[in-house]
Order: sequence, then C-alpha cells, then structure tokens
Amino acid sequence: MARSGNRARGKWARRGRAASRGLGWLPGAAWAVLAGRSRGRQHGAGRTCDDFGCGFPRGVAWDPLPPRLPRTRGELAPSHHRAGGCRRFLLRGPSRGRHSRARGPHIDRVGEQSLKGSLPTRPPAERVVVAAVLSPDSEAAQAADPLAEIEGLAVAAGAEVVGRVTQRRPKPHVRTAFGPGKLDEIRALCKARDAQVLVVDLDLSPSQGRNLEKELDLRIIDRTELILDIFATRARSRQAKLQVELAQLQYLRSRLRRMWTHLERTGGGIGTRGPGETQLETDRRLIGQKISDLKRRLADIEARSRRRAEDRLDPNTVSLVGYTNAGKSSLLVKLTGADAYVADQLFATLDTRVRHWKLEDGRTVMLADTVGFVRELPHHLVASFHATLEETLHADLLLHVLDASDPDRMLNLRAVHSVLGELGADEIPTLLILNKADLLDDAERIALRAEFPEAVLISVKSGEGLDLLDAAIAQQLDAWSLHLDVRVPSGAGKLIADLKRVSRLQDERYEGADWCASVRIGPRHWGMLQGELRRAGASFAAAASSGSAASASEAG
Ligand SMILES: Nc1nc2c(ncn2[C@@H]2O[C@H](COP(=O)(O)OP(=O)(O)OP(=O)(O)O)[C@@H](O)[C@H]2O)c(=O)[nH]1
Ligand SMILES: [Mg+2]
Repeated sequence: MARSGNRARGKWARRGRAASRGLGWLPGAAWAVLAGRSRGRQHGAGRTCDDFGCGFPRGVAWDPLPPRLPRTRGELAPSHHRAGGCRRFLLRGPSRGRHSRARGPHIDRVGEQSLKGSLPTRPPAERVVVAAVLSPDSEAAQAADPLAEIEGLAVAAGAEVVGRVTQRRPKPHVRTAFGPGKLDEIRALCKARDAQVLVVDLDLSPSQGRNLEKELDLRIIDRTELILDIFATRARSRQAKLQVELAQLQYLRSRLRRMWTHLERTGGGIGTRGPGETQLETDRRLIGQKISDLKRRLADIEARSRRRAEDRLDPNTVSLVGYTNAGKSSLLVKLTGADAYVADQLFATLDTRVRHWKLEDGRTVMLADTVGFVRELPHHLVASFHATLEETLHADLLLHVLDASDPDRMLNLRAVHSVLGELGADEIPTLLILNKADLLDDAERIALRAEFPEAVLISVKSGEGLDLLDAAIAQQLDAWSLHLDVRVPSGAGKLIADLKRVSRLQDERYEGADWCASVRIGPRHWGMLQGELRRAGASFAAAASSGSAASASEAG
C-alpha cells in the first residue's frame, strides 16, 4: 500500500517537474519517449514505427483507404496515436488532428526535443489542380473569381493548388463532367504541373468520377468529398466527430456500388456476379448498422444538451452566422475576450462556442459562434450538423456577419440565406453586420450604405462600429420584447434574481414588502417565468409607457 503510494507520488512528482519546465501534463507513453525508453525514438524516414509494436509506416501519409473514400485522418491506427510514441503524432501541430486540443502544444515541444533536426515534420502538401464546369445556372459562374471558393477549400484541406481550369458548358458532360477537348487540356496541365489530384467543383455522379479517374489516371476529389475531408480533419468535440463520421458514411453509402464495379467487370459470368453482389449487400448492411448506431449516439448527446438548455434560464442568445471566413470568431473574441480559433482559412470553426457578453445597458446576452457556411453546403453535412446548428436555430437574434470587402458578397449572402432556409432558421430576427470595413474605400462604403441601409458597418480589426453594434442589438432585443410592470413579493428572492438576469430593468423600487419594477422581457423568458410569478402571488400588467398592443394582450 505504502509502496504504491510512493510510486504514485513519484509519477506525479515527475509530471509536476515537467509542468514546471513548461511541458505540462504528459500521457504515460509520451513520458516513455521523453525518458528515452521508447524503442522507436531514433527511427528514421522510410522505416516503420516500432513504438509500442505499432508497425505503421513512417514518413508516408497514413491513409491506406482507397482513393475515392472519404477519410478521417488519424482514424486509422488509433492506438498508435494514443500511445503518443508516433513521430507524426508528436510533431503534429495544435490546429490539426484529434489530439491536438488537449495535448498539442506540449507534445509538439516533446517532439522537437526528441527528434530535433532529424526528419521533415509533415508529408509535402498534395499538388492539386482545381477545375469547374461553369453552367449558366451555377453560382460559381456568377462569382468574380469562379474558382476562388474551391481553391480556398482545397487549401483548407492542406493541398497546394498548382493549376486552375474552367469550362463553360450548358451543363456538365454526362460521362466525364468536362468535354473531351477539355479533358486533354486538363491531362496536359496535370502532367506539366506534376499534380496528383484533380479537385472538381461539382458533386460528381459515381460514374462521372469513375470515368474521369480512368481518363486522367489521377485521383479525383469532388466538392462534397473535399468539404467532408476538411470537416474530418477539423472536428474537435465528440459530437462534431460523430457528425462528420455520419455524413461520411451517408455519402459513402450512396457510392458503394461504384466501389464494387471491378467485380462486375471480372467477366460477368456465372460465379462472378454473386460474390460482388453479396459483398455489396454486406457492406450496405454494415454501413447501415453503423449509421443507425451513430444516429442513436448523436440523438443521446442532442437530448442531453437540450434537457440542460431547457433547465437553464439562459439570457437571450445571439448567434453569429455567416459565410466562412467572414470574421465571426474574430467578433466573438473581440466582444467577449473568448479564446476562439481565428484563422484566414475556410471552416476554421466547426463547433459551437457560447460566451456571455454584457451590453452597454447592463443586459447580458449569450453570444454563440458556430460553423460558417459555403455555397451549396452538402446536404448530408447540414443534416448531420443539425444538432450543432440547432443552437443557431434556437437563437433569439441572428447576427449575419458578411465580409463586406469580398467582391462576391452578394453570392455569399444568398448562400447563407439558403442554408438558413434549409435549417428552418430564416424566420428568426436577423441583423446584418458588414465586417472588414477597414478594407473599404469611401466610395465602397457609400455604395454599401445604399445597398444595405439596415446593416451595421463594423471592423473587428480597427474596432470601428462596435458601439453601434451594441446599440443595434439592444434595439433589436427591445423591439420584440414585452414591456411590463411587475410587482413581486420581496420574499421571492430567486424569482426577482431570475427576472433581473433575463430582462432589462427600466425602473426598480420597493413598495412596502413588494419589489416593483418596469421590465423589458423577451417572449421566451416570459413564457418560462409567468407560471412561477403567478405561483409566487406576483402581479403584472403592460407597462404604462408601452404602446405595444402585443405587450398589453400578452400581459393580460
Ligand atoms: N482586415 C480585416 N480582417 C478581419 C476582420 N475581421 C476578421 N478578419 C480576418 O478574417 C479572417 C477570418 O476570421 P475568422 O474570425 O476566423 O472568420 P470566421 O467567420 O470565424 O471563419 P470560419 O470559422 O472559417 O467560418 C482572419 O484572418 C481574421 O483576422 C476585419 O475587421 N478586418
Ligand atoms: Mg470561426
């Protein structure tokens, strides 16, 4: 007993010493690496990882799935990563990968120490050519730079864009998306630029993808696959990871047939069709089971967080929504001092982050930052991320942040409206925020004011317009709140505290044993508190100064 106590003290003392040296807490296996006990500590490029009996190849992408499958980096060889002995894991940056949040920075430092100067830290970025078919009805065709979005997505997925191709056609070629002449051009370009992947800004049908792969002898990634890949590498929370996995499996299920076509082509005679079909059915069944399992687990998480939210009497929720990279997280950081991840890249944020923000008039609101949108966000993804986006759906007010300096701002605005419509959130009161005003000249400002007279022009970077934003939010919250005079027995202290927390007090005094106040309160909170007020023997009526018929009738 005493010995195990000593051992424990020794272990924690060692970890304590490491923390005091700035290394923080380390998992046991990382300790082994630090202490030089790891067998794989000195391995070099091209060898396999022998840490913890892993055997996973080093210095190569750890991605042995077939090329057209959506991937979750780090999903394979999980024990390898968990063990902490892998060079890739040790050197992986804090912004990527499943472990990075909790252990990234100090693990990185360990990696630097133990493998200093020995090996490149990451495989080289994949060289990709981006290509789009610009049909008259496609959104991209109307953009100032039709390839800007898909290029941004490819970069966000960690690729290096080495070539760009577009083809104007009434609609994508039914077999290969691009016409035969264009295919020759793409083939030559990919060869000249030594590209390994062609990223197509389309949702390819399984047969189009297969034909393109055959024609070009390259890996083909379509838009949905690319977005799923970005989400897979960025997902941090358990819920986000499950949501991405669900979206990937749903996407995969619709494409399963294509993966078994090599069996169809083995001759098609007796004895060859059967196994192929059986395998397809087996895969479908397994994927179906996995999908149901994921849905069940997500529903559990969703129900738990919904119950928690219903039990809480939270202040008004204001959600930041908008096109990706518009500056939503930057605004959250600026207003609340939160430690959200801000980066000049698409889909920097994948989880919802909520922080308290105190308005100038003393009211506190919950400010929520969430996933940004892009044009034609894959439906599977919107469906899978419904729970994350649900916080947005339940907001009292949406702040639609738009990058005013983006030449394609109108397209971006429409894209966001369309996703909000898909989520059923288009009825929520919305305030348009035009961000990045510091990048605009005077003429652009005048044009924007004429175009969006209701919007608030701000710059998170320079701080311009943030006071106006505060006032505009307060005004919006007041516009649909009820204005009531309430009288509560002063013994109902909790009720009075709740009222103070979720409403805006305009006047407060004690009359005898009663607390009397004139309050502005949102309909949601009023619905939650009305019963309690009645039970506590409180009285309430539309405030004398309130001209709102809605207020009077509700209060009555
Ligand atoms: N010039 C300028 N840049 C800004 C401003 N606000 C944000 N940015 C930059 O815009 C980029 C994107 O900012 P984020 O806050 O990560 O954008 P986001 O909307 O949260 O993006 P996602 O999470 O990807 O949807 C970052 O490089 C910011 O520094 C601004 O007012 N002016
Ligand atoms: Mg963000």
